[in-house]
Amino acid sequence: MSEQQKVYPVKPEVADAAWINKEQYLAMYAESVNNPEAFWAEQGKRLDWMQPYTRVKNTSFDPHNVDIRWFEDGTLNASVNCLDRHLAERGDQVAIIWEGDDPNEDKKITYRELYHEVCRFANGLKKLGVQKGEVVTLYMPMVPEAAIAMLACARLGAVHSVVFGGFSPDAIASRVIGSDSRIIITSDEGLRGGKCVPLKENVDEGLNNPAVKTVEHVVVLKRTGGSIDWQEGRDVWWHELVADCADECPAEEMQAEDPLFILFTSGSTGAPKGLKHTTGGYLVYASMTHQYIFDYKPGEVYWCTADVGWVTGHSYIVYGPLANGGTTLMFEGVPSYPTHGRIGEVCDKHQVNILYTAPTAVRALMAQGDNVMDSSTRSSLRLLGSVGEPINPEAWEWYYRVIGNSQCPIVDTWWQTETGGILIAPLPGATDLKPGSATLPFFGVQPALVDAEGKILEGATEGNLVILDSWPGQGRSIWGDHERFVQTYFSTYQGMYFTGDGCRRDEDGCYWITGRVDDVINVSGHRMGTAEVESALVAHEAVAEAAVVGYPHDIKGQGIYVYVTLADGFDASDELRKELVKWVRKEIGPIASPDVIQFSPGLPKTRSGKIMRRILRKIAANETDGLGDTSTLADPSVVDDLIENRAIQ
Ligand code: 6R9
Repeated sequence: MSEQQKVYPVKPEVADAAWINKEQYLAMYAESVNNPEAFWAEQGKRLDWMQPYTRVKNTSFDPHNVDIRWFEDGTLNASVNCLDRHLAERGDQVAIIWEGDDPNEDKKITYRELYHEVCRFANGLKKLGVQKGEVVTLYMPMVPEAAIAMLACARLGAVHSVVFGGFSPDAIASRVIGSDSRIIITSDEGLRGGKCVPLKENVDEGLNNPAVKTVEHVVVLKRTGGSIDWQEGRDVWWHELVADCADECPAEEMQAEDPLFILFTSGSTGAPKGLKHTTGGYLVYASMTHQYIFDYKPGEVYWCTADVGWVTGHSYIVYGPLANGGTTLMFEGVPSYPTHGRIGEVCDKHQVNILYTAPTAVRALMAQGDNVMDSSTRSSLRLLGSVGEPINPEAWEWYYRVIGNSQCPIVDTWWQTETGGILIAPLPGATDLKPGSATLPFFGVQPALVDAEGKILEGATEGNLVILDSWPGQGRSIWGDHERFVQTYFSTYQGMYFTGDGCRRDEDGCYWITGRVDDVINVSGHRMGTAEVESALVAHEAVAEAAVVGYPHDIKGQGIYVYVTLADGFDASDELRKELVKWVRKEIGPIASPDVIQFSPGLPKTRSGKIMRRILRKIAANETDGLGDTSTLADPSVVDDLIENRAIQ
């Protein structure tokens, strides 16, 4: 039997204990798409509303009028739903378990403590004049204060914009400019894998950019105590800001459609876009998916290894688990430090029941051999999750067998920054598992596969993945540019949300994501626009032209393959190669480091001057036999040179 046909049926004991079994899934799914109003009216009750909603769904994917509203006349506050409402029943229960980079450092914070810390910091932000509706930028390490700052913003109705701590000063600057932030919250340094990350220094450098005009204050958390520059009047220590603040703070009453956060993400063209997520629908969806897909039960310890700088950290470290009154583990470090056994050791130490990580982490461990997990038993684990990129069946099997001791179902969860929460995934008590497939849609989600013309394809087939109707967690717009939102997601196929992913559906109706069909690449689960990397490269004086493609990489899923044509007067050399790698790291961040740079006298172009990426992708993947039609190229001989001088032989 080939790997792709292997099925792991739901075990009866798992189905019995789960929130949702097969019959319930089928019945609820049917209700959710046949009668979304009634279905979501009921599901919305999982939150505490200040003013209950009477209108549930008011959404249009019509490209002339894309308008998405859920629970629109209801009011609520996200931080109240994540904190206040749990105090009576579970004030003394641990909300956040924090595991430091150093295995000897950890901390547990109860719901009551978290509530007071959030209130205190919200009062601190108030002293800086933070108001409902303004955007506050966070550039934080993985410490509880990252969640505290997010929830404090939510409490005041301020919109947080978290910038991943691995991004460069330039990336901070462009995101601050894109959101007109007045306040930045950061830390002196971060700590990852035993190394200090100069967060405050990066912020300082980003703010030196003269185009950044709005920033009034930088709030600095003392994490390492390392030495940093200080700008009197602008910079404020977190601990000094909150020293005299009360630990109670009234929560703003927000409309369901008021923004909760923006999060910048890469697309196929232009600068990263700030996806706007709103309050009510997002929180209903994050909470519901967290409960059902991870089959989360009260008292369980749940660990998502993502960074809060990504959407996974927003929905499945902070908002979903806390809205559900869960115990969420936050890990400051990396899976390989101090040793490759760390993930398992953390599971044992904190008795983790549910582990949610990325295929790239699984593959990196797999490369170390089965013994890599010998330092732990992981006997507390009950369920595993995967996110960020397709998980190849080999990695799935290894995850199942070695990390999960062949005991834990794996939920392969497909979703995007734009979707706010998981759209396609198995439910552990309801869905038979197929290694490599995200399987079936969640409640309310109507996936379809279309051909290039947008014709909906039926049955077992392959095509471009679209979603036919709205779900509550959906991103509502691009911050400050609704037209771009419409263009990017709703114009390729009229009346449908286009995901940018290719996908296969098998005879059981299970979905197999095949990867991006646009110029977005996915490196270790991090999403990147090839255009972003190209524009960083051409900003270097030696580069006349650059083309970037992904190529298959054993651990990262995709690696970054760069073709560079040099400007006059510059010669190809290993020195220059290193210099360009360093340059891209500085311009975007380490996650964008090119793996391979090939210098070439020219790039394959059509007569109209368009770079033929299809050909570049094939050469990078060493699939040079099937280059297809090259006759439309302006200069077909370019291709021979590229193949001859391929950088990986
Ligand atoms: C949550 C997140 C989104 C892109 C998405 C797809 C890829 C995510 C996946 C997956 C296959 C999965 N992706 N999960 N592909 N199977 N389970 O990762 O958001 O950073 O916006 O990336 O990631 O290509 O379009 P984001």
